[in-house]
Amino acid sequence: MAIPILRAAMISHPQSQPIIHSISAILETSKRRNTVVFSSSSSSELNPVIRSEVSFSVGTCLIPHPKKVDRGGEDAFFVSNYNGGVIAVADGVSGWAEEDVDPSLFPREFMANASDFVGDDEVNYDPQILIRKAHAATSSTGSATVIIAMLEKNGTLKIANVGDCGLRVIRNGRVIFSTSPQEHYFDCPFQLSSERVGQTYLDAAVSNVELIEGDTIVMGSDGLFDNVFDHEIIQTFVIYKDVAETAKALANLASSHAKDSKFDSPYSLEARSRGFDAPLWKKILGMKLTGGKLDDITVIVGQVVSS
Ligand SMILES: [Mn+2]
Repeated sequence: MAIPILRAAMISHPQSQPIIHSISAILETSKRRNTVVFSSSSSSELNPVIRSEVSFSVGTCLIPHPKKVDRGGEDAFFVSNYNGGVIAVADGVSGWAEEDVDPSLFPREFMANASDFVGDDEVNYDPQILIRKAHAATSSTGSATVIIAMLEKNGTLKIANVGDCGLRVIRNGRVIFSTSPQEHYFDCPFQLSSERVGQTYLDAAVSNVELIEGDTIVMGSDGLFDNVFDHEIIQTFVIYKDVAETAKALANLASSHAKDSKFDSPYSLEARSRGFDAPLWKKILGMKLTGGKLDDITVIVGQVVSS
């Protein structure tokens, strides 16, 4: 369960650094504007590389948390074919349920607003500005982690990420780009919120990646990346060629790992590295904290095709 920031004091957690560190981390993040450029071949004046226009072919799959199936879960996403393609995921922070707030309302309204502003002149194809405008337009109570990626027809993928949704770029069977989760402390991600204590578009980690035809990207909520390792994502891509089938297979894999108490998931590895572990009596018996993490699982697979 992800923890909402309801009061500024909650940022200061027994497990975390003093509050001043959280604030400096936020400032550092807001200043960070990564530009990561990958290209498969270098061009020269004698042999100019003529790049065809590209766009995304997209497949999606959402599997709600087993206990939230009736309401569809608390993840939301949208896909747009505007320009080269726009994909986005928002993950509602589940801890709002304890405040009698439906955690699905904020991410759903946020995604609907973001979808409306995709072609907005002021947004001008900048996912960070899209986050700002969608956040300002969202009136529901709650909070969410959000990732938005916009592909330009020249192959530039612009990514803005607040929290622990994620994106991987895969080229020739290798992950060549990966987002990093942002968090205040374990299980309390950076989040866009209805409350003033949450993050803003300025806290987004912004990256530009140059994509080429044949590249594949995977975007997902933490329900995917907490339960599926990168090497498993790559293996799945080898088996399935169709984007819809790949998205479904990855979501099913995440779902089966999430329910498997024996699986040593990315989430349990991370938890143990943070000092969370099985009770002492279990450790004496040689047991450790393992298992997947039950959560809503959203997967968007995009393949770069010439258009
Ligand atoms: Mn989640």
